[in-house]
Amino acid sequence: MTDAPAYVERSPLAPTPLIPEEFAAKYREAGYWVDQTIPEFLLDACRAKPHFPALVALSHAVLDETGKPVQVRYSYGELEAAGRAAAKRLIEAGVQPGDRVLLQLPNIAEYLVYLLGTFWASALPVFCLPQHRLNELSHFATRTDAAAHIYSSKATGTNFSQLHEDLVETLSAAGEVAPPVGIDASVPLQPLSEEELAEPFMPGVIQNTDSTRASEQVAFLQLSGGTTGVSKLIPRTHAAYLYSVRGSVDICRIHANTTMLIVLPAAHNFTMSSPGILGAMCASAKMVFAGDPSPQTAFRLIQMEGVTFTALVPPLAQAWAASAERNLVELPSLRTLQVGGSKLSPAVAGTIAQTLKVDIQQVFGMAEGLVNYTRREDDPYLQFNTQGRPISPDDEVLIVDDNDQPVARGESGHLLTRGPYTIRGYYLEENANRFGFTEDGFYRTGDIVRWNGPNLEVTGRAKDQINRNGEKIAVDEIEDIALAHPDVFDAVVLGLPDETVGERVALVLVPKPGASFGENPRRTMHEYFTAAQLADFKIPERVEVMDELPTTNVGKISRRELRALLADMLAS
Ligand code: AMP
Ligand code: DBH
Repeated sequence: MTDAPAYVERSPLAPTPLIPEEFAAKYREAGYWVDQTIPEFLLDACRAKPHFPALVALSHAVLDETGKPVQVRYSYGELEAAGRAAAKRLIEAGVQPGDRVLLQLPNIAEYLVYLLGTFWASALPVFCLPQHRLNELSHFATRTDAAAHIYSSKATGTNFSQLHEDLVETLSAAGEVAPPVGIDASVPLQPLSEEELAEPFMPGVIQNTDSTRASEQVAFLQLSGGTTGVSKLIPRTHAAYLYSVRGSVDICRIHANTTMLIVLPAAHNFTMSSPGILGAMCASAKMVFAGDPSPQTAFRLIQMEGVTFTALVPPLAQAWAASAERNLVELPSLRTLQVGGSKLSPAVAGTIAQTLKVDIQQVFGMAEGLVNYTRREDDPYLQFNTQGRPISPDDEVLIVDDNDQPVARGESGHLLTRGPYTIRGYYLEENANRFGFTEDGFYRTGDIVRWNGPNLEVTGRAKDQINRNGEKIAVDEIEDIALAHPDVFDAVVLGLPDETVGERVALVLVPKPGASFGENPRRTMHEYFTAAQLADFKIPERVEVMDELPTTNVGKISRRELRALLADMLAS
């Protein structure tokens, strides 16, 4: 017997569609892509201003006498030391260069420490959400052949140690990939010794693409809300991603005096890069992680830490404004409130700006790439009525009709995009990639937009997706699970407009002959979906049972039309 970990040889990252060389050459030439990797960027960020405050957050590895998380503070120098200790722990647990690591932590100090640790162990983070359950995790672990699963046994929402064990059991039973090793981030890290810290430290990079440049390798896998099946994995490369971060820092004017409150889930692309965590680090700014998104928690942190900048989804921004008005709260330090992830209405934008006395910056982005911002120099009409314009002069935007023909300027159409930080395909999704991208490499966003002056305005959505509090839900995924219920003959999932969360998931069921869903179909289906081990936010909040689905007098209607029709019926 030995204590040494069982080193499991993991498969290399599979080949994935990348930006072709003719474009890559142009992006290097323009100075967008520089030869720096994310691990190098993070190390530089920690070393640029080692004595500057980096992070204020709750820690799950430091508890008070009653077992509650304690607030901790890191300078950039301390962050480097903690991140290197995390890297060491991952390596000792068997994580090898190029391995994929499921990172599933809430907004706690350990999130950032293990993010650095994963990159510095030369591994690729897979950005899971704390809400993900066995259903999603087993999919991600299988798809990526993940070597480790980082979680916190102190996190609320579910028993994460149990979830990890269930994951191991499920993968063992399936036998396709070896289960990931579990890393409980609430177990305190062994600090590095003086000698270890004094050693020169330079994270390596793994060649996983044809490019000879370290910076043009795939750095991590981000998740897409997806429109079909379970979330797709988005392969982002170092240079392209860092370009979007630097561009965001410039546009959003982040600097060393910025104090950024991180409220939305840290793993979101918005929170990571627009300008988010990486943007704050790029500028040696101070980050404050909110333990929860409530106005009470956030207002206290804003006042105590002098927060100047934060980012919210529209429903949260509205809730903050309402609370500030009710309780006569003033937030004098807060200057910029970014709002993005779903559509903000102009009237609401105006109210929020006025109540919170902040500049509103709208952000329309996607984990696949393209990010649009309204600019400080835009007039108030543009700031309230549009979702901004792209980061890069070389972001290509096409607005087309159903036949991919450009519409007249100012008309609404499908948004297609291509550019220096937009992917050319999802990871291991050959089929989806054929439909999700044009032949010449434009990403089909599924968003309906129009030019409004120099900016884009989101006017609709063509994809079968529900946007609940900025969390994207593929209707297909939920319908497939509903249809697997033994008493369900047919099922349609749709989004219902909602004041507090934007949209709620609704399910319309047709039972099999003789079957019934009793007095409370919503509860029956809630139990069913919970047993299916699905993230909570995807579980239908409204369930209607119908004898048959509506048809038109012509007979057949498309699923999309059916969803629209049912949404109208349920709304009225
Ligand atoms: P994902 O592909 O999962 O990263 O989600 C990105 C999608 O979120 C976009 O394609 C839009 O549908 C939606 N989205 C993000 N920001 C906004 C915004 N400011 N206004 C409207 N929709 C948005
Ligand atoms: O919704 C998103 O995915 C999103 C929103 C704003 C995003 O990925 C981003 C900014 O980078």
